[in-house]
Amino acid sequence: MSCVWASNSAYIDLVLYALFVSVFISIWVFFMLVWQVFYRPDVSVWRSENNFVELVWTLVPSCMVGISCFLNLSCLVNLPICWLDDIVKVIGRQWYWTYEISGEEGGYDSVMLDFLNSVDKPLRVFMGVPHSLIVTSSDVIHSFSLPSFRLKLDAIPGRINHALLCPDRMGVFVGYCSELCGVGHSYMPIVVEVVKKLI
Ligand SMILES: [Cu+2]
Repeated sequence: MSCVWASNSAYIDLVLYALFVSVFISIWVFFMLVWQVFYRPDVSVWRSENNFVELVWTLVPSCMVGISCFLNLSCLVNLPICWLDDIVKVIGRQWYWTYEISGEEGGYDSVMLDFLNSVDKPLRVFMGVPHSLIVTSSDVIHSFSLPSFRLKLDAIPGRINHALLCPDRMGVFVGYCSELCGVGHSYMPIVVEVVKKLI
């Protein structure tokens, strides 16, 4: 098992862009306020204003957004991903799933059949064995959802989401794409077979 730190250049670009926009807007508003207060006092004087209320409704939401930003970034930056030996890569496509399993040659597509909640090739995992589940997409945003294992991961193009799957019971479990991804959204079931590993 080896641990690597999560990084994603697309996400970092997005964060830098949001940071640039936020800093630019803050500086612009600040300078406009200073200009109005010191050079155009007639514009900013209103007899009915309440400075305390304005301060509160500015500071409280700003603190809330700041806390949310801090938590989000610390979660993304500090969360180590522990890769296990059993890695299952799930790729969402319009409108089927592709599974690639470590140790097996290539991947395979899992396409819906006529029978309800059935696919031609389900994903097969082993009971009691922890699997690293990595989820991504090749076209639009999908969502890999398996309610029986309390699992729901967004499949986003250009980004990899990670979760740990350790099935504790055998059987066939069904889920569906949980993100509206196009006309075939309801025709891409997820069927997972949990079987016992033969030693
Ligand atoms: Cu989908």
